[in-house]
Amino acid sequence: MLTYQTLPSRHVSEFAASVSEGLLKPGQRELPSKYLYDEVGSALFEAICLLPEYGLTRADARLLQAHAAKIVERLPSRIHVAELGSGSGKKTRWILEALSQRQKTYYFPIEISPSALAACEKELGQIDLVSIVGYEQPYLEGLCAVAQGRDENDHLLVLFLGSTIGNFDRAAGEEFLREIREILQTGDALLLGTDLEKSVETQLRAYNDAAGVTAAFNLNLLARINRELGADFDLTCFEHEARWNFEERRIEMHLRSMRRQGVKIPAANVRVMLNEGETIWTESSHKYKAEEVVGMAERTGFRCEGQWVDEEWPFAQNLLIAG
Ligand code: AVJ
Repeated sequence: MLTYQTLPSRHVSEFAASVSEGLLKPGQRELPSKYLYDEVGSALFEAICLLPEYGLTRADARLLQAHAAKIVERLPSRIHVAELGSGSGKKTRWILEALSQRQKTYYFPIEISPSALAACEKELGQIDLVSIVGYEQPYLEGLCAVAQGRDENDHLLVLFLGSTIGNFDRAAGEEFLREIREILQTGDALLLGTDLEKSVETQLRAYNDAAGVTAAFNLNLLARINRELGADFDLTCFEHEARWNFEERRIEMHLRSMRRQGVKIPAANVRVMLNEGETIWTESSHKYKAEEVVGMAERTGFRCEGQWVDEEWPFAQNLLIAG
């Protein structure tokens, strides 16, 4: 058996193991969506957020800007903010500024990408009365560390924005909310952003933009496997596809093999043969109904204290309070 003893780090071997498992899966092959976000992928995602077809990020930001004061009013005093996946931190400014009007506030961005953490510290580092302490950890590990480090009388507001929850299957999404609830104390809050169902055409266009940025974002996953695992994916032989899955009420991104082709991935010790037309499923973005989120909250140990919906692009900010 071949062994690779020169792997640069634990991250590479984890990545290689996931790639191997996903591509060798019987039936539908898949790759985990979290690997879309290397340096290139994160930059492409930032560009997606500016596309006219992708209204999600603007709706998220508009709601935070318009309602930050009202959201903050409903929170207990002495509250600090932890954010799961800080991204660039731009949208968080409104919440932090509203909170800093009434108290000195700690902000704990939790983010596995060091460059995103740095960007967020740069973006939000100058707000008066706000101190930033970044955690370069997976979401729940980071949240545990933040929760354990707090003073007895302090509450936490957890931000999970941008409908990132949509990447989970519905059942896994609820399990994730339950896990967050376990880490929190009664009275702590979770501000959850959820993209709502809208016309299929609008949703498909948001994930298949005219300029091809989303296609590049999706294809970059194969380019990343080439770069980091020495694979030989020929990107010209794959095409981006966005589908609406009616049963699951989600957009799926796939990469379609345009011909029968073999691929070698040396660092994962894998060879695969893809048929013409076969796809690799790379991401799901579940869409919600506003009432559905209220039920999700109730089943996972929260109550929905408030819901704000954008008028232009159906998207909801949901303020959940740990019961
Ligand atoms: C960052 C996961 C919310 O699902 O809409 C954007 C990622 N993928 N275009 C989403 C994404 C394709 C995005 N999330």
